[in-house]
Amino acid sequence: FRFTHAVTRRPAASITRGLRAIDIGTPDLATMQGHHAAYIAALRATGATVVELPPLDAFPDSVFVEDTALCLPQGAIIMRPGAPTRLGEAAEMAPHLRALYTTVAFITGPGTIEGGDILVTGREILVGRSARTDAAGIEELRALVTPWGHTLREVHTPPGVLHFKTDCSLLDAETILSTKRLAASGCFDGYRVIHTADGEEAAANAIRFNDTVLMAGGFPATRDRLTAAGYAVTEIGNSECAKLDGGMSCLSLRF
Ligand code: CIR
Repeated sequence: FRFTHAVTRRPAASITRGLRAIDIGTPDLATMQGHHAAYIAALRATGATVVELPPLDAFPDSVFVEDTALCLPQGAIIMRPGAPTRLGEAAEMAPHLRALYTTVAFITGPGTIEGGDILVTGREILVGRSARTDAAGIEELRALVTPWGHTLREVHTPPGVLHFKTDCSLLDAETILSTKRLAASGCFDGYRVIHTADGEEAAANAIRFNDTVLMAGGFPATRDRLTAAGYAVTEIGNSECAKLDGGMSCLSLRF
């Protein structure tokens, strides 16, 4: 959770056509742009260098850059998104990571894997199998990261949940913020777990970036739990990304 860089992409006007599991309304571009600017300002306040890539109108979901790559100390790995409309976003990200990394590897398929299903903790890489991330994609990632000294453990994203990290985040090397439904699967046994408050499951997608936890606004009970546990919390508006099943982690690549 100690990072020097974040890569982001500004939302495009086509965001109104972004993927969503349930239609609870069309995101408002101006409001999302305001939230996105606040997110970038919060990352910069942690001391990070923040790369802001321009909007990509051809890819409505391209603001959610996390799904396109996995950034590790040893190198970056370009993902292979399972959503057909998002496949091309990964190739768009590759040159930008080549400019920042000496080693850039690729998931070439036929499997699929999205960054939202990957949680890197202090001791291992957890990958949730989901509607977007399949066994072949996970095995291809395992073959790339094992020689780099990482241990990969396959877990399960709960049914009906978009990504593994929709329901959890890393708070520090040993501590996970998780919904009760995900933690009940036992995937975090051996870690310290802080549960989101009942009815605030959407607060689980947060990020620890240096000394700050960025979380979506509107979840006061969970925020108070994090504050009581000693974390410095910054709340960011997420109403528009939430309409597209997106949250704090989706909006950046961190390394
Ligand atoms: C999608 O369905 O792919 C986007 N609307 C949301 C992606 C959210 N990304 C993430 O959780 N890492």
